[in-house]
Amino acid sequence: MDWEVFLAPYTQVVDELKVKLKGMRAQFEYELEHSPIEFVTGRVKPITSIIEKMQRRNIPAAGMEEEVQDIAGVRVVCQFVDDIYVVVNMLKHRHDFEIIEEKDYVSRKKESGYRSYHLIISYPVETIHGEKKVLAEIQIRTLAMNFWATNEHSLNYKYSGQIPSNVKTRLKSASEAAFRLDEEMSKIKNEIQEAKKIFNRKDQNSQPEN
Ligand code: 0O2
Ligand code: 0O2
Repeated sequence: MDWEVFLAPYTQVVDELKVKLKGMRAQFEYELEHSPIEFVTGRVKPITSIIEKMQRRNIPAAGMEEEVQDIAGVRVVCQFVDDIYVVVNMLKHRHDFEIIEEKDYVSRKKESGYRSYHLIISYPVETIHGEKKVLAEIQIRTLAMNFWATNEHSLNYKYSGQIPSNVKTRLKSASEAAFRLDEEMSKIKNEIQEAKKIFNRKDQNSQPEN
């Protein structure tokens, strides 16, 4: 199998989605001063991770495109929990891809304590052989949820997926603490947004003129 050829459309999708989502952020900033999008990242799943996932889930080679739905993955990180729903709603109204599946782990966290909103989309990408529909995963989460998930992901690596139960318990309580932080920040949202606007204006004024 020629992985480079197989993954090329996925790389294209990740790049296109990043441009589009970053474009939304810029537009929000020009028009409204507050963007529900803090930052956007994306990656093509490493080949070793694709193979490992297929072995773990008994996915045959022919089922890879349909069943490994996160080969192309983009992540939208927001400041506030409400922003997640603003972004999801906007993505639902777009006409450039189709939403295939939706998982709300924000209101219903996973057993591990993981919170995030996932959309699986079918994205039409132009290739030199014509249009190809490619699946991609969009994860939408707050900064606090992202902080928790990044740490839990590292621990999963450290313990090869077998996190000891005392560490798991700590992670669950850290997840609750992160969610309480999100709730507290939401309560003082207006104050934070005002402060951010003042800060941005100050920043613009201090830009050297060309
Ligand atoms: P950290 O600590 O999260 O920064 P793996 O499970 O690691 O064998 P896989 O499935 O590709 O391989 O991992 P994962 O979690 O899907 O993503 C690999 C790395 O890409 C992780 O970083 C992710 O955090 C990062 N990443 C960046 N953007 C995205 C995105 O949009 N979607 C997904 N799923 N991952 C993203 P680190 O440094 O390995 O871990
Ligand atoms: P993996 O296991 O290699 O996909 P399903 O139960 O099959 O419907 P699936 O495919 O496991 O759902 O997708 P899910 O649960 O929505 O998770 C997809 C991705 O979300 C994972 O990709 C992670 O990036 C992230 N994720 C899900 N649960 C957790 C969690 O408990 N902790 C962290 N840190 N991330 C999570 P992976 O890593 O490739 O997983």
